[in-house]
Amino acid sequence: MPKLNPHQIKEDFPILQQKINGNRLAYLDNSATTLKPIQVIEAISDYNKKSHGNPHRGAHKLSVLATEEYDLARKKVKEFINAKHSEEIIFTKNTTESLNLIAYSYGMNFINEGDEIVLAISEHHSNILPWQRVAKEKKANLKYMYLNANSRISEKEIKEKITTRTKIISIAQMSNVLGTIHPIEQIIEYGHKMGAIIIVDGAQSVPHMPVDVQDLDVDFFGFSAHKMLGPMGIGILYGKKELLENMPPYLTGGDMIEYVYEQEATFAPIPYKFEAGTQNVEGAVGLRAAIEYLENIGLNNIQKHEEILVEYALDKMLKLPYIDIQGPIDLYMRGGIISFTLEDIHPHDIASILDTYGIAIRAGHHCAQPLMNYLKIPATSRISFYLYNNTEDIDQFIEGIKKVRKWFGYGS
Ligand code: 7TS
Repeated sequence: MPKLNPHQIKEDFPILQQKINGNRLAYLDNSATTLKPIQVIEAISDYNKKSHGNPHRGAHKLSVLATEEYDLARKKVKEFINAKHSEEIIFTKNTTESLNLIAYSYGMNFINEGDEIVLAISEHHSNILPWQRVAKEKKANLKYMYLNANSRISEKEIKEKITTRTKIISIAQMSNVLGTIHPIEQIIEYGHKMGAIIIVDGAQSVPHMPVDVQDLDVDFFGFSAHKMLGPMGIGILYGKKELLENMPPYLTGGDMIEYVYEQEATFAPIPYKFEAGTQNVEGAVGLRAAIEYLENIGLNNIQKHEEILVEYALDKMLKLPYIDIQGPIDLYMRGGIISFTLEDIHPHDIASILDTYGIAIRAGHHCAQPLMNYLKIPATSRISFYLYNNTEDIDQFIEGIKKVRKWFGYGS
């Protein structure tokens, strides 16, 4: 049994201490965003009380302190995902910006007519739209790997879709709708053999499982602080040094230059070349505190804890004949995200009614409309777990579902 004790952990999260609509809060919308422990809130507050300045801009004490904080955060992220060099860590706004940066800087410059870009059909829109633009502009072909009946990408599909014309493969490690963990190790290995570069969207994986970018040998990897106990407005792009060094800047302006002439400019080395303008230092401070919090508990323990919650929840949900699970119903290679539909009740109605009982879930297309079309459903309801969730939250949710049915006049 993991040593993680969610009852104790809940006490670190002030937001969980309040009642929502008069009820105990069962927060089950962690794929959208996670809550912040007091340690993160205080780290941000302390920074603002003691060390706030514009990094790299001046020689005064506060600017120096802010620079130090920003550098420490970068070093923390480097260690967290085991990057080889600190300068391979670029701070962005979020996963969306990380993916756009690669598409515009790498895609627009290294993709040619007739090349192939391969995605999974389960991608979030932020990993589809930038590639649609690159494909249109460059006359490249955008292809999708489809899922089998158990929401998985088969080896056959990987080998059929990835060819020697494939120049980019971009795929989420964990689907934000289905909870499927895609076989990225296999995709990276095969993709490299075919000569492609591989981008992994780690928005839903990094917060929940250990990730080692060197071990994976992934070329680019993006994620968001706000899905791992950190603040909104700061994201991460990891890229292999030799790739980043050969890419042109994405945004241009202050702090990313070496020298500016009237008609030309030369650029700063990485990571600064990709960090134009004043950066989100308090976000970086919060991210560092969030990583320290996660490391204290251990990503392995968090992953095991969520596996136990998924097993518990799936067992209860599968016993209710009116629930349809959208996603893998076994425990192999899946994370703490469960999408479902309820016979004859719209997902938005489910979410709104559950909210009146203090249960926070998400409903909709989850920014994955191509997946919804593929599954031939307009929307799902979704629960998603994190380290502070416990079986009590799941019991509250299951009781809530029974109440939703009653609202619509169905028996239990
Ligand atoms: N990629 C995946 C796999 C995601 O789940 C999300 C956000 C993003 C990218 C974009 O992250 P952002 O921080 O740039 O917004 N997913 C969700 C979700 O499932 N519900 O709300 C946001």
